[in-house]
Amino acid sequence: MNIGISCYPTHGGSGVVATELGIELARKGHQVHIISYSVPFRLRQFYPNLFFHEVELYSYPLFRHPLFAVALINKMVEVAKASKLDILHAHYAIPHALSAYVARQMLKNRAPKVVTTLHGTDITLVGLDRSFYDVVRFSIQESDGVTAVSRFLRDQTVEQFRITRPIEVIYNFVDIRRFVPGKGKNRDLYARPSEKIITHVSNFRPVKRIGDVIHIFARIQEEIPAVLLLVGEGQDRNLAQDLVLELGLQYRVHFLGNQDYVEEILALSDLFLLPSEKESFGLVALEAMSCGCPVIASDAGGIPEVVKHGETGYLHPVGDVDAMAESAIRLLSNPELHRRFSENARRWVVERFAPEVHVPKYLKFYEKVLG
Ligand code: GMT
Repeated sequence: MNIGISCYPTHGGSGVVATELGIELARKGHQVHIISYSVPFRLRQFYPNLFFHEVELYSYPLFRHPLFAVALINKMVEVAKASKLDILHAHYAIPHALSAYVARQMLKNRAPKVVTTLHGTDITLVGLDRSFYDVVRFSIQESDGVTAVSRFLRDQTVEQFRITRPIEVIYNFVDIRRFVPGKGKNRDLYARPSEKIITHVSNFRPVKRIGDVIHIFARIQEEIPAVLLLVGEGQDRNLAQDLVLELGLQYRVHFLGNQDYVEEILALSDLFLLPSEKESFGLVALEAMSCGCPVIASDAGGIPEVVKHGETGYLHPVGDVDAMAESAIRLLSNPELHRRFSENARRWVVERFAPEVHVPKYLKFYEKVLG
């Protein structure tokens, strides 16, 4: 098959899933064309059958904002013609699904089928804004096939956008050969042998509740020697830094910024925290569990479909910092319990969320859409 994949290239789950899917499809011998405004950060090397097409953003004084959606349509049309795309797969509805719709109209009888994958904030946050709502609804209804990354997200989409067409759930997956227990690097850079390593990775947006991460850690380190590694960048980074100073934790909390090789950090972590307000899936929790790292998270959105409460981690109501800290302390102070959770986590991911489980589902879905 000739497959076009359009996605955001930046640190974030939707771009990661789109890139990993592209790599796996190319490995299976399909011709994959990734269309984005720069090389996705997870595309770290050359792969046979995988091609990258940059959306060039033209600047002109009349355009106050770069016309990304328009440039994207143009690139989609160009790639679809040159590479005879069968499928154009839009990851994250805004604006990829609309651009794909317009590209399909322009290509008429040479058009590929448009598949849209909904990732989360395109539905639960940004898409609900009045400036996008009707366009998001229209592009979902008009796609040839739509998938969502969790049952939660499918149900939210149907309810919030009054969607009448079917949406198939295909869970995210993780490269279980790269995200492996025991492959951590440079532990001694971050912690002493006696200290536990607790990690959080996100884009530091308010939805991630970074303040809760720091408060949970503050309670943990009162009982257990530990350090907190904060990976990522975003608007709440300053807020987090202020809180760390206010709580006197500056020698225990390390801000590592965006990291391309997050598997090396997750594999040396003893615990992962994800106390988000909302999370359609929580890909990074999956990556942590693949490295054998148990997760403490909020019982919100699609997280319960990913983290098994009492087996691979613990889930508590959003904002219940006390309960999350208590569960963390229980796990970290009981080596036998921690070992069991760590093994459960790895097994759960290998059995349910390996590429071998979900990539064939996308291929089957493409075939169904192609009729
Ligand atoms: O977490 C974010 O805000 C980034 C966002 C994205 O589009 O990159 O993540 C969303 O998609 C991921 C991949 O499907 C999911 O694992 C995340 O849960 C989802 N984020 C939210 O729902 C907040």
